[in-house]
Amino acid sequence: MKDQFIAAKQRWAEKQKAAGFQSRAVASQDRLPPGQRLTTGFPVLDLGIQPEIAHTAWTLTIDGEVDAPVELDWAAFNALGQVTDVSDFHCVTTWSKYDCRWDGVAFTTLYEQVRPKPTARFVYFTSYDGYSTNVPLEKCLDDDVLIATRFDGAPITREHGGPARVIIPKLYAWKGAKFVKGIHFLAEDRLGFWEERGYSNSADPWKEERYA
Ligand SMILES: Nc1nc2c(c(=O)[nH]1)N[C@H]1C(S)=C(S)[C@@H](COP(=O)(O)O)O[C@H]1N2
Ligand SMILES: [Mo]
Repeated sequence: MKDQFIAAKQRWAEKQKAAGFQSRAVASQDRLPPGQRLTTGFPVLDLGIQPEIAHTAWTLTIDGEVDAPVELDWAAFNALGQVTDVSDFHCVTTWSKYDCRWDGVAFTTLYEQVRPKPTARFVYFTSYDGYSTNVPLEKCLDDDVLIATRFDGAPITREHGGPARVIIPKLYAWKGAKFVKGIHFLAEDRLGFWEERGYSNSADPWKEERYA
C-alpha cells in the first residue's frame, strides 16, 4: 500500500508539472466503456435532495482506522495542496461524459495527513444528503482520485455536489460521493447506499460491473 501511495503521489506531481490541460486526443472507440453512450450535457443524478451547505458550515471529517483523525473546515481543506485532473465520467445509467476537468485535493494528500493504520483496507464515504458509498482503499490511491471543489474552472454547483465531491474516474460515478461530509477508513468493507440496493460493489465500467 505504501509503495502504491508513493507512486501515486509521484504521478500527481508529474501531471501537475505538465503544461496546460487539453482534452485528450483519443481517436479510438476504446474510450467508451461497453454499453455506454456519449453525452455532451451533464445530467444530474441524486436522491432528490440537493443540500445547501454554506462554506462556513462545511466540514470534512476523516477518521476510522487512522493515527491522526481530522475535521477540516473549508479554509483548512482549501489550504491543502491543490491538483487538477481531466477524466471521463461514466454513470451506470449508461451516459458518459468526456474530459471533465476537476480541481481539488488529491485523495493521497488526505491519506498522508491522517496516517491510516495497516488495518485500513476500505473507505466509506458519507454525504450531506444521507448518501454513502464504499471503495477499496487501493482504488482510492490511484493518481486520478480527488476531492474536487471545482469543475471546468468554476466552483462545483449545488446540483453537481458542491461544495466538494469525490471523483474516482476508473469506477462508475455512483462511487464518487457528491456533497461529501466524511471519509472513514475501515478494516472491513461496509456497503454504501446503492451497494446495499443491488449495485455492484466493484463497479468497473470496463467490465460492465453494474449490478451485483
Ligand atoms: N451524495 C450523493 N452523491 C452521489 C449521488 C447522490 O445521489 N448523492 N449520485 C451518484 C450517481 S448515481 C452519479 S451518476 C453521480 C452523478 O453526478 P452528477 O449529478 O454531477 O452527474 O453522483 C454520484 N454521487
Ligand atoms: Mo449514476
